[in-house]
Amino acid sequence: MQRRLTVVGGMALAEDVARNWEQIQNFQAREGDVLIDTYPKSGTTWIQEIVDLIMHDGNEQVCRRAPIYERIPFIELLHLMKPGIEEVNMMPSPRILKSHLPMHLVPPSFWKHNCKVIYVARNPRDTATSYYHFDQMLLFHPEPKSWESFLERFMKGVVGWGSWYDHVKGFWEQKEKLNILYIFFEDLKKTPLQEIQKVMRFLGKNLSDETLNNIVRLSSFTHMRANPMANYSDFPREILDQSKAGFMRKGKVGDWKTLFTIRQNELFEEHYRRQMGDCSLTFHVPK
Ligand code: PPS
Repeated sequence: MQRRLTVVGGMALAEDVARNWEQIQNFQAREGDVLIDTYPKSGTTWIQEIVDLIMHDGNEQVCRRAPIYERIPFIELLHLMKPGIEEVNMMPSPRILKSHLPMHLVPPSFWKHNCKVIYVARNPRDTATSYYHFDQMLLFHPEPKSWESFLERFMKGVVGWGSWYDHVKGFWEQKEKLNILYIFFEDLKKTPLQEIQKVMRFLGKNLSDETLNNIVRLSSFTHMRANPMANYSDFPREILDQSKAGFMRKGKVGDWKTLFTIRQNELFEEHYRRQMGDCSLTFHVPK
């Protein structure tokens, strides 16, 4: 792996991912496909597990048929790991797919077929914190070095998949016009049943309260962390080095307080206001 970023379509992207750019952009979505799109470290794996459980009526055994990244393939990584493009092309409909691409770079076939898109946003402080820890393990991203320098790069959008600000705003601004369900990590944490119900309705499913409560339990941090089919423990080691820490880290709201200094927090706040001032999007994060 290269541990270097390049720029594609105005967005920073790992060189190892960008070299397959043409195939990524030409990805052929089908009618009925569902796309889970997020900025990295925003609760992607969590919503993937929830969607798979909903689609399979809360059946725990069926949802343990394969690791989460095989059940729900990541369209930017199809050239780097299994399942590859051939396997994904052969998957029966409706396929559930994962991407971190920003609104303007989502492969056009998803919009052509009016595919449903589930977008999860997480408050930027916790996203940056989680990303800092993750980039120490992700072998196609530059090493974060110090927290201070990583935070600076995060604020400038010089991290994999580009600017958090542009990402969350891009989907927010299109959510009424397109088939997008926009939800928040913090809401999933606070009222999981309510958020899972929203996802269920969006997917056109109707599950009993008992099944929904079971999905809340099966998709909880504790349960997912202990589930080898949801916790990334078997993810290819040449891409993700989990020898020092695991993928399922803390799963909390507010962990940013362990890294941000008071000064960094003030600078971040000021920068955030400038970047997000033109947008009605707000995050409900307990102080
Ligand atoms: S990735 O690599 O971009 O797909 O990562 P992603 O899955 O988006 O984000 C990983 C963070 O989500 C946390 N996580 C959870 N939190 C609460 N509940 C559940 N069930 C859950 N599953 C994953 C995971 O721990 C990462 O957050 P941090 O803050 O690093 O712990």
